[in-house]
Amino acid sequence: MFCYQCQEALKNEGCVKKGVCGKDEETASLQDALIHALKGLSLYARRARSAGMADDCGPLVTDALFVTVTNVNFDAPGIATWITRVLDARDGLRDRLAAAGIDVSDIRHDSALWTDDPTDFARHGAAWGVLSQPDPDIRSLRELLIYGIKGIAAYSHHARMLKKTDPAVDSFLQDALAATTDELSVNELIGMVMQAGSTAVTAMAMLDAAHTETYGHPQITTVQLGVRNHPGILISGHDLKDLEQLLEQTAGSGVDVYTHGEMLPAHYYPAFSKYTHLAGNYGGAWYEQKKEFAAFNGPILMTTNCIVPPSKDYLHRFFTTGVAGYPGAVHISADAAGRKNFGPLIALAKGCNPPTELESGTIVGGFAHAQVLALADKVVDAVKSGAISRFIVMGGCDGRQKEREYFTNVARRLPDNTVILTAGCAKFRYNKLPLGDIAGIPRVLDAGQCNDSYSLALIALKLKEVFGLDDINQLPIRFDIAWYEQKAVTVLLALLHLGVKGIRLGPTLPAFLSPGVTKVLVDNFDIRLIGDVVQDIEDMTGQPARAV
Ligand code: FSO
Ligand code: SF4
Repeated sequence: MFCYQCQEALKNEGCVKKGVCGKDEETASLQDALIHALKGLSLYARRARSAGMADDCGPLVTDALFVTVTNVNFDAPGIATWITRVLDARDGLRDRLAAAGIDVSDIRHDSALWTDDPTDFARHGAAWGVLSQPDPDIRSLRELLIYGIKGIAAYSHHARMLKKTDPAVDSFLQDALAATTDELSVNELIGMVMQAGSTAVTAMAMLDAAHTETYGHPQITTVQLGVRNHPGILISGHDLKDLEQLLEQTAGSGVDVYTHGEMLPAHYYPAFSKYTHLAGNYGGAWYEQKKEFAAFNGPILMTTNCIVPPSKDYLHRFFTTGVAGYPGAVHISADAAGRKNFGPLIALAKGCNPPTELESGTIVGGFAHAQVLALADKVVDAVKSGAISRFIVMGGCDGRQKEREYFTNVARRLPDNTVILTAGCAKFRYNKLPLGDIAGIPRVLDAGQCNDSYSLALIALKLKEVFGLDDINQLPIRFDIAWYEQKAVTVLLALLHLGVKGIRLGPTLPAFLSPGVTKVLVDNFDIRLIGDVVQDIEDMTGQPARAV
């Protein structure tokens, strides 16, 4: 195996025998085979579209891409089933094209033609993995493109769960996959990567509309961190539709529901505040889950990433749904109408002890674009008076490496006249620190999940308009982003598309960026690696770091 798609790639080079994430060699090779199969399907889908024929493979391509995002699915037999589905769809589409008299004889790439027994899928995937492309810059750009569209696929999947789709987003995913089999030049591939950035903005806007039209605009909300004295179900990941169904089915059952990780921002949506058994948020970021899930005592539902391989102590109460999967965990599938039966979790919960309390108190969030723009006068006054000197966007992901303490230390040491804008699980590095407020505006404004980075971009664009600036980079906003998996790559490409320059990224630059591609990003976008806390704060704020 060779995988370097996430920030935890071994030695910041690539995982070779087993993933740091826990993914084994077979699963990694099957994921490579699934991507390979998707390229073949996409070649025919591209041909179908250019011939004016419907391809119908949007949902399948989207969901199969999402399966391969870091920490989503560890279930080798399950991934083999996805490969079979994609190969069947590919061959069905090829047959339909032939039946319609559309010539496909020039589509000769292996991804479009291979067939194998499922027992050989992993071998085939390994042969067509990342390293099968020898040129370092072409490999780097193809993988950057693929990782960017994996995140787009994730956001598009969530929007589709709420009945929002965009054929242009679906087509781009397929065009990008097909493009990785074309002999494109470095410049052509850079063009595709930039298109991924603009499609990422479209996909995040679509998901934002799906969430806010279904559940209302996030509002300033106080979330409980302690526990109640009833059994509970813990829901993690990003899928709000799953949460809605779980809340409906648990209502009146005597079982409480707690959010975990990226599900925390669900509390900010008005539609969920009516559920009195939505008890609070339990625990911190994804990488703490072994300790926290053991202490939770009740069933856990993983709707997406980030799964940490569960210990035997709680595997029997660990459930997956949607594109997530783990061997030995019960998977809850949707019926044809999208309904999921969470009865097995509820029955199990009733016999479990209430969660063990990990902490108490509250946190405040809900600062997505509508809420911040409702406070716009206050925010603008604070900027004009100098009460707020800078906004520091510190969104993205959390992770287990010690180097990520950088982000906690930056939050702690930023001057008192700065405000942190955040989204994604990166917030758990500092959202429980007593950082206070500026004239009633909290110093950490949490917009929501990683996809709600879209909100942060909208806020920046609105401020640009209010201050009459031509360039987003003239705003008193600096970007200090933590990344982990491919959705963060997507968010990064979206920010580049919006013209943001000078983004600091850490704790490392992606292993999949070749020196040549890194140079392009540095030269064109002034991307830089995080550095020393005190120096970075001085550079970003023009003021000395606070003493602690
Ligand atoms: Fe985090 Fe995981 Fe949301 Fe990611 S829980 S790391 S970027 O899945 O998607 O922020
Ligand atoms: Fe390694 Fe990350 Fe790939 Fe897992 S997803 S195998 S940790 S690079």
